[in-house]
Amino acid sequence: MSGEGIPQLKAVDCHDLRVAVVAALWHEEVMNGLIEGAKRALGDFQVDSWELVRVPGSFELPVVAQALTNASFDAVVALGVIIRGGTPHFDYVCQAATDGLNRVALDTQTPVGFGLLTCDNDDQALDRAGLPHSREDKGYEATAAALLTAQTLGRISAQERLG
Ligand code: DLZ
Repeated sequence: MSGEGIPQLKAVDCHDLRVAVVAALWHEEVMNGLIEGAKRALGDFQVDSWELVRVPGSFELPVVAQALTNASFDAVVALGVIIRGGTPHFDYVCQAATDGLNRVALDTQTPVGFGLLTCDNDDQALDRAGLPHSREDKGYEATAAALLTAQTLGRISAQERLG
């Protein structure tokens, strides 16, 4: 998938939302960039009430994301980095984390921002980490997407006009 065609997401006021960011520990430099990007988005969208929870690896993201939705957070942002190695392990962890996060979102009707980088090497991950020399800022993007989706879901349940 290429980063071409990425939309400019307009920041809106989400001060009434409670947001949780769940972030894996593997690949510290990239993770720090993703977390800073998430914090920047939370600031731009005026979210005051948010918490950061760390998990050992990306495989653990879904179960903790699910617990956070059960704890009444309005949106969860999942951040992780998985770098391909020489074994099929990469595919299993990517699949489990991706399927798990999607299932949490659908089963709980809570937006889960997908800030999970699945990369062939460190350079690809660094290029997406929102660091000074990165071309993309996936922590920001995933957070903005979760917040905008939470707002849309709120308007649907309030039966507001969506246009
Ligand atoms: C085991 C493992 C490996 C090989 N690589 C990564 C990785 O690149 N990124 C990541 O977030 N986690 C990795 N893990 C750890 C698993 O996600 C998980 O934490 C362990 O298998 C323990 O359940």
